[in-house]
Amino acid sequence: MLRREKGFLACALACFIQGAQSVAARDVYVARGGDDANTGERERPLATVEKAVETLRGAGGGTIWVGPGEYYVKDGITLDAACSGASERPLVIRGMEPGKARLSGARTVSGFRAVSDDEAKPLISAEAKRHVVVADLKSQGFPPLAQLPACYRSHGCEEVVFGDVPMQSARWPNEGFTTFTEVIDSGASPITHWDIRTVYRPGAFKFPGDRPRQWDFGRGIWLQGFWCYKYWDSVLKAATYNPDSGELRFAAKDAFGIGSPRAWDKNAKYPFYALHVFEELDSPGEYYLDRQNNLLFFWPPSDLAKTPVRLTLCAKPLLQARGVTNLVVRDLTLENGRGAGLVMSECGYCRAEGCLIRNMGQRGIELSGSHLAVLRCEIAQTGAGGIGVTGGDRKSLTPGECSVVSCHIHHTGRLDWDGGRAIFLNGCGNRVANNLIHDGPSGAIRYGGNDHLIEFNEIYAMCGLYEDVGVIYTGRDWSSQGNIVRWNYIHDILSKDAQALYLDDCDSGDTLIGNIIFKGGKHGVMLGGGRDNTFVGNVFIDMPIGIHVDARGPHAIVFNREDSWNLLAKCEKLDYLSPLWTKRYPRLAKTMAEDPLQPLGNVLHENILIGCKTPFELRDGTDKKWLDRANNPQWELADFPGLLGEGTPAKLDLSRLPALWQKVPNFAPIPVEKIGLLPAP
Ligand SMILES: [Ca+2]
Ligand SMILES: [Ca+2]
Repeated sequence: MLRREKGFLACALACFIQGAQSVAARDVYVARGGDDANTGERERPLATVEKAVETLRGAGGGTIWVGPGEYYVKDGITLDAACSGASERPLVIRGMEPGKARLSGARTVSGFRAVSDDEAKPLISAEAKRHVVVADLKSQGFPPLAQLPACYRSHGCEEVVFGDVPMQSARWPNEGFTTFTEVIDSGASPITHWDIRTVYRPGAFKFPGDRPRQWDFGRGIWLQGFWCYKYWDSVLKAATYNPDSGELRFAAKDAFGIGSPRAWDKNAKYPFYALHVFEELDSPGEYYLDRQNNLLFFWPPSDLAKTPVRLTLCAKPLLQARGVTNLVVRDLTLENGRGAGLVMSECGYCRAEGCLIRNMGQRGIELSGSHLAVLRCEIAQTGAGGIGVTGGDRKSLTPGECSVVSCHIHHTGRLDWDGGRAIFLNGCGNRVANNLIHDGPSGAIRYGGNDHLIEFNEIYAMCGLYEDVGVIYTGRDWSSQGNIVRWNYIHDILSKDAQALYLDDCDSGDTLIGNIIFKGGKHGVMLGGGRDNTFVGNVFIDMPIGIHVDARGPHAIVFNREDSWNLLAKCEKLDYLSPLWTKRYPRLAKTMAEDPLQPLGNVLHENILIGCKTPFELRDGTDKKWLDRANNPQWELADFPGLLGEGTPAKLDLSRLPALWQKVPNFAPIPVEKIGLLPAP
């Protein structure tokens, strides 16, 4: 562990030195009011970052200084290997003043007028008829609007942003969900394995009430919701609606079919809302993009004369580097695009620092390669997730040494709930630390792969829509070994069916130490049938269930056929019996010889359980003898007056935690003062 920390420190120091030296390299300036025919010197700045990148292409580094103001990025800025800097002289693209230089994928819409009587006729709300305005996009030179797919999670099409805030495509109901209970046609077979069934055709359900009688299905109506399980959302287009029977049939298949096939889900309510429904444009902030006639209908939430209305246009990443080394993107705002904000694919020794990325249609940042870092960035209001990292090589266990450090990631997953997690981490040997993560529809961090370090993150108000979801989640892999999740603080999770630390579907070989969980959903730990996991010195406060262990393996794991549940095949792909893997993960090598289906080798020591209604829950015949379980004190909240501060809702006073662990022999103190965002430099 120490060796790896030193490695990260050395990398951080090297990056810092590179940053300091960059000022001496060639500088090119970009300014609003500049001209791409200029030389790019400070007094004669260029107009676009694209031109500046071209100017420094092949120069082996330099700094592009971007002056304050908004720069419309029509097709995304693309950097290839020839744009690489050198290790002592990176290519730096940097805002002159943090937060002031904005690369935007949107253009401003103008020319709004009141809707005509004919145009307003379908609107259900009389008030809306007075407030809704319309702009003709075609006459303003906008390209034709993209067509929404029949099934999507993040559509990648145009959206409307008012000032700096994404607006809402017209929906019904405006808040929360409506529900259906009556499935007419699941479109699918019975369960074939675990939760999977074969989906033959788009399904149908009975729409409750008669609201859709007022909607024009010819324009296209979409519905967003949970159609089968509360851990899988999708947006489906309606094909037909029968106003007499109430039958609504979809135009596309959901991955799981309509309605749950599980016996215990009978009479389940399926929450959904209708989306992109012109007739339901009935509240300030709602809009409707007429994608046939290229019109924008909008109910502005405040004075149109004072706040710009923007339409997101750029479908490519706003800034994209492929095969680039030694690139620094710093102090820039990337905003208002249809796709991702910043993408670095197959890159090395690059970093994004001090950037704000917001209002994107898909992920904020996507990284693959090695020695890549996202440092002190803010990611907000993304359609899908915050940051995706794939670094290193699993088979050779080569660490990627990528890192996401001290980032503030919030309000992700506006469009794609499952894909709206703050961080997706894959590959081998990467680090996610000191991030502040809050307000999202599903989990915060989803990881897979090997030897990652996830530490010092503070996470709250996540899992707003999902059930059976992990705040920090990994799943269905014996081979994802050597990951360490420690010293994270998870609190005030929104879903009543979330698991704070979720090792799903027999995931194995990880170490979870010194995490603090306060009101972290339903289970503090969901150890779902996995092996050789270590939970030591965690603190669980005010939870329905502290630690859950089950033995789902015999019902789920398969061998000898292709299936995501063939856990042995996943190991074999990585050559898990090679000398390298056998030495690194000796317990994994023995799996097949030691009752492979059962949750063996798990360690539960010195976990403090306070105010947990059920401290331990063992299911599926989990034998107590399989667990190495000792010294896990169980107390009541009343035993520690003052642990929760004054006020409602109660807040946990972290400074009182040492009083707890001092009572537990062998408890390793948690460095609570290091949790959360790093101090400003
Ligand atoms: Ca509405
Ligand atoms: Ca694992």
